[in-house]
Amino acid sequence: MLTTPIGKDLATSHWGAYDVVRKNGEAVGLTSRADDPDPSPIGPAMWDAYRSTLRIQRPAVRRGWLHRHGVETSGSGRGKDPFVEVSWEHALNLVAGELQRVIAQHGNASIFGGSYGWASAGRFHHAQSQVHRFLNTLGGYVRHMDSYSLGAGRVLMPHIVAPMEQLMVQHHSWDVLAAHTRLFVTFGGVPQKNAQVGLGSASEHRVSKGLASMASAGCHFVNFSPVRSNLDVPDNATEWIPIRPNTDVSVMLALATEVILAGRHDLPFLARYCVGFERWQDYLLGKVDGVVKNADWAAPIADVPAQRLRELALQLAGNRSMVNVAWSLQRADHGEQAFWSTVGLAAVLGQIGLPGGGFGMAYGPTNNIGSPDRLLPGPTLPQGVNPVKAFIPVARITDMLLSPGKSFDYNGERHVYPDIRLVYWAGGNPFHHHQDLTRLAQAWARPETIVVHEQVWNAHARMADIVLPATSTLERNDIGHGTRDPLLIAMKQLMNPAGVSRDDYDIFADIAQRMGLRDAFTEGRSTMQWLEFLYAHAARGAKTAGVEYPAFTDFWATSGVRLPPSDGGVVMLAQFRADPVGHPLETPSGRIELFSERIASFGYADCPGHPTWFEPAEWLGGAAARKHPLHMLSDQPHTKLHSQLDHSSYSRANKVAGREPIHIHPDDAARRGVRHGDVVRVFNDRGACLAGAVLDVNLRPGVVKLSTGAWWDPQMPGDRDSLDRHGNPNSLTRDVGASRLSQGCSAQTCLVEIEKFIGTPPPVQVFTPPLFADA
Ligand SMILES: Nc1nc2c(c(=O)[nH]1)N[C@H]1C(S)=C(S)[C@@H](COP(=O)(O)OP(=O)(O)OC[C@H]3O[C@@H](n4cnc5c(=O)[nH]c(N)nc54)[C@H](O)[C@@H]3O)O[C@H]1N2
Ligand SMILES: Nc1nc2c(c(=O)[nH]1)N[C@H]1C(S)=C(S)[C@@H](COP(=O)(O)OP(=O)(O)OC[C@H]3O[C@@H](n4cnc5c(=O)[nH]c(N)nc54)[C@H](O)[C@@H]3O)O[C@H]1N2
Ligand SMILES: [Mo]
Repeated sequence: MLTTPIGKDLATSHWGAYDVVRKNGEAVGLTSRADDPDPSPIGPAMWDAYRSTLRIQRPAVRRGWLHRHGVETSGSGRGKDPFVEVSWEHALNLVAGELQRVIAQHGNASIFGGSYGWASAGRFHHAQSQVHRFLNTLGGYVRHMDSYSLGAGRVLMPHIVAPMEQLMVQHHSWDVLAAHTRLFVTFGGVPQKNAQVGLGSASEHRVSKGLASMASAGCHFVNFSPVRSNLDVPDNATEWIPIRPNTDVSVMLALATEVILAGRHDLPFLARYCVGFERWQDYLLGKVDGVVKNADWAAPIADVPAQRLRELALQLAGNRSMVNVAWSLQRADHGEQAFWSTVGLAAVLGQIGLPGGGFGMAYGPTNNIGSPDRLLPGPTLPQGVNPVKAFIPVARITDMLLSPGKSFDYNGERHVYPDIRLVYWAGGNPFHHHQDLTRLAQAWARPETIVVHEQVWNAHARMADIVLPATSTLERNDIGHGTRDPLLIAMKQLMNPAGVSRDDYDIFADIAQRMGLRDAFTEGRSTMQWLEFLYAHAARGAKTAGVEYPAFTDFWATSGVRLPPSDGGVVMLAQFRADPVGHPLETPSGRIELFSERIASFGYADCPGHPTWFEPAEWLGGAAARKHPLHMLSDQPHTKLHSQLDHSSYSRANKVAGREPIHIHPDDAARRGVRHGDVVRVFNDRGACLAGAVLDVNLRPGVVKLSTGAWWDPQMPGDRDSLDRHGNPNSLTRDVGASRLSQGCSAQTCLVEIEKFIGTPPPVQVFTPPLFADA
């Protein structure tokens, strides 16, 4: 099968592919493509954001670090001292010298190079791959496991069904859902704001169209969610059940129990495709603890009507049904249980592997899930081999920095936190993504040196010692592709680099040179030679799948290629359903595990052998709600990707009183004397931030929503009494692992209180570049 060349001039990004607008031949902006059915308005905002005065113009070194006396005190001024701008020559010598010193004195296991983050689209300049390759060339680094996205889910799922990577690429495609699914029950909606995004590219936004086609085919949607607006289908096709946050597991268990009590569970399916049903059933039916997990049990926990749960259980059993769960549900205390209970409920219904039936994990979080397009290999940069064995579960970074030598549990093993002296980061923003940022800032004072490649003066750059300015995706050549995306894009440089910023690759190559390792890092290739090399590799992979890519020169002479269309018809776990013996799962039993002997053998009280309800550490049904009576959801922002482009005009137009908007139910607002547009102080015992109040009837009362991504703007980083002036929810979230199994991020388990801010609120400072000083 052949590809078709793309004639038009394109740029691609995590938000989608866009037409380049030209004036007299010069690129002047980006605009939506006619063949994207639902383009995201975020992408065109790259243009002004990448030219903003907040771009880092020159390499900069924190003055306190430059004049440090001994390594012990080197970190104390982070986030407070002014920066000294230096030449590239000077900066690169400092970094190379410091890496050499730390490796010689403490070894490679004292360098943390996990460098978690989304960075930019483009397969070669993928910053995390670059930094990993670079540090591997130097003898390795301490890495991270898993992701913030799927901390609990990614660890759990291989034990009970299959790795998330395998499941995500085989979700039923939207055409299959429209043709077969008649009841779509979702926990946490199918947020179209999230489906704007696709890692690497999203050239055809298909979620709105997909949902609409399901609705017009007669599918009924039930949305268990504290937020109504995360499922956008016509009102007559959808039913909103405003569940109490973090209680979804109780409802899933109750639905399974009611199906069993009604005798509607699929025993042949459970016998042929699952193990452990009887053990789980004993728990559901109260044989273990005397509590039957039925609708009457769940109703007061989740604050939903018991009668509706009983009816819904029968409807689930009587229709081709899909049970969908948002990723946010596993970003919570005991988050594993939300995914396991979803699988458990779907298994009891017996429709896993049938077109349009089973479970979704999940529709909505990114655009490509449910894509009917071909699964072809994209180009990827080889990262080399890491000889250092030490690692952390990604969200345990603060614990690691605060407690070197301390042991931690993870996935059935016990490990020890390494002693980190140097942190190297490129392409992520821990001062956006991590929980309890005050605690992170305290831990951040510990390492001797922190090196960061950044584009902008966000909190992450401000908290570093050596800041190296990186180019943006529009300022360099690359190849763009997203999983199951129809386009493979030649990403050509469209603007000059800001200031003297350089590509991460060139920065690493020059540091490697100072350490005598340039050729080991570059393999003698220029950027264009790498693109050709990676392209050739991807073309070989495509060929084995029957797709012929053009020669690289032809590819590069156009804007890339459209891959041959596919017929859709993707059905999740169809092979396993057709032949469970010939195509067993990779679980210990080869089947779906409703009781996992392996997980049970780990002996974790917080993650036993079957799906289980636990009271979350903080929730509206618990004692902590007396002091902090509002559950704060920190969901993904609709005007940006995480903290990226928060400084763009598009994101800033959405701020309220210059702060990140916090959504609050009018009743909760009235009780506190808060009006629409007020600046409010959001607080709990971990911290406080300001935000702009938005009154919203589409919330369950008692729930507030402060999306992630506002650039953190603390008055005094690391000080518990200090205020984040801008509204980053991670000033308030808990920094505790979901369980000993996964140690995943549990940000969605968080109670707060809100009050109207009296007086003149301190202005946001983070959109003004930091202080610079002479050496
Ligand atoms: N409370 C709460 N916290 C959360 C979540 C939540 O739901 N609630 N969600 C979590 C999730 S799912 C995730 S994935 C994380 C996301 O967290 P991150 O992925 O860390 O967030 P980004 O803002 O995308 O960070 C990318 C950074 O890389 C920089 N960058 C972009 N391109 C390049 C490049 O080419 N080179 C270099 N050197 N830098 C570049 C950008 O300027 C930006 O600062 O947040 C997590 N945090
Ligand atoms: N525009 C945009 N899109 C994004 C991102 C972004 O930053 N911006 N980030 C991307 C990334 S990295 C990821 S991992 C995905 C994340 O995808 P998700 O984790 O699924 O996204 P969220 O928006 O955090 O949450 C989805 C919905 O779940 C609801 N919710 C939260 N807690 C509960 C609960 O206890 N019960 C129920 N029933 N509902 C709950 C939230 O209010 C929200 O409406 O999104 C991706 N898409
Ligand atoms: Mo994520």
